[in-house]
Amino acid sequence: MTSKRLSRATLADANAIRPAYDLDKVELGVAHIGPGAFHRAHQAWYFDQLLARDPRWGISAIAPRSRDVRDALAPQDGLYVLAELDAQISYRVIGSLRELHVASEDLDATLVRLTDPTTKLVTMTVTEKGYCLDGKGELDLNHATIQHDLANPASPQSIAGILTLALAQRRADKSKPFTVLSCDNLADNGAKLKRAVIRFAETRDGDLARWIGDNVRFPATMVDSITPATTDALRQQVEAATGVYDAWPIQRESFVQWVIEDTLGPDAPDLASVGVILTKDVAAWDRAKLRLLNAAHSTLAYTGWLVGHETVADVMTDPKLVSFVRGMLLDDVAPSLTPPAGLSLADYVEMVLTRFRNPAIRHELQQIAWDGSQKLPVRILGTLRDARLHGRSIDRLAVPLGAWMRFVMQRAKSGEKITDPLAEQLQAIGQACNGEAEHDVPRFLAIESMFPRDLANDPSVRIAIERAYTRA
Ligand code: CS2
Repeated sequence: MTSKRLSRATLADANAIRPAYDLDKVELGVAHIGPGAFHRAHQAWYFDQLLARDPRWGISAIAPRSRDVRDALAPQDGLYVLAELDAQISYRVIGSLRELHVASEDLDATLVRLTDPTTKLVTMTVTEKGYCLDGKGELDLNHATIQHDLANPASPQSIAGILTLALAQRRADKSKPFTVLSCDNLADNGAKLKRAVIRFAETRDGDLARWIGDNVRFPATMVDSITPATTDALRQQVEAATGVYDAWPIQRESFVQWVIEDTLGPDAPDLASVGVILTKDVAAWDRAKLRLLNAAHSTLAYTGWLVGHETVADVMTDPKLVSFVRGMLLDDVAPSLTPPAGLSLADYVEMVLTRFRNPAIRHELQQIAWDGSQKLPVRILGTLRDARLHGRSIDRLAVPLGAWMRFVMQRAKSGEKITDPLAEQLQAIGQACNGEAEHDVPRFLAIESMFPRDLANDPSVRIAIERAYTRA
């Protein structure tokens, strides 16, 4: 590092767009659980815009376990650079993160924040696996983290456990509950989280569970912005452009979208004023995004990786793969969707493919390929079930599944790490594979937490995946 490090003391030296508000006047109205790259690229950017109009909506960032974000950003007074990389490149210092906690290290401070009546909104990005749900989308009471929390409800580690503890305290204090916003790529994320929290609360106290059911809002959301992981190359690029060193800058494309169910309640921030879409119909948006954009991402990640591509932009130079994915989206996925009012699905597909071509960012296929056991059910299996129900072809929809199985098999055989909450099970299955579809595919389909039984036991589904696996 040759430049001065970004902090409040050096902020004026940063050659970047700087917060358009007085950092000293910011109040903490939001607690965010999981301040990873996506949060800092997305919700923190929206609140940064909002703070220029209303100082009540600063963010207290709570990492469930990892110290990395706190350790990188505390010396920088919570400031970091967001690089928007597209045809035009811009650098912006985000000032909305005003407090940083690590829940596993300091649960008391975390709870003080969550139970403070000024905390009106609790948002979260903890990825699909952070919800500890079973294959049916309900809280998995046998999950190791949930088991821990059931035995130790006063020192929880799970989202359901932490929210239940904080809400119990707010109820005891007779203060209004906060609103909870799940910002992860799950269909019906708000309703799923609400059921999970109520289920957890029921194990402690039926009255508390009913009070949560009656009083706490969990609006559904759809979040979108392509955010590749931070690399050293980005650190250098940001330092060269801004003249200050940032230990953890964030990069994303310039496209950003946040759709929230219009049930935020009277004490909510005016997010519409900064471009958030508030609607009664989030489901139409989240289905379209998960089944088109995220499904295309996963499909390209596995098929592209198998033929040796490294990034999404690389795969987009492969006409065969692009034409495959376009056909799958338009002919096999779009018929399962009801488009949100005013949106043409064909235009949406083209826009997604254009975004994937963005040459200014290197979005590694591996980053998308991780956690396949959590992502594929949300991205592909719902469409597959609809297609079976309506007698449409599932041949192309089986391709990402067959390619994922082959990806797992190859990683397991070569001894490379598999990053997935089911890594151990996948490693074992992958090693037992012999490359023959009829031998290997049923072993994957036997994973009950991933494949609902009706699909796994459907011979047409198995045969379509076997065919895809053979060709992958
Ligand atoms: C990607 C998403 O890593 C992945 O699995 O598909 O992170 C994707 O980039 C975002 O959902 C875009 O909003």
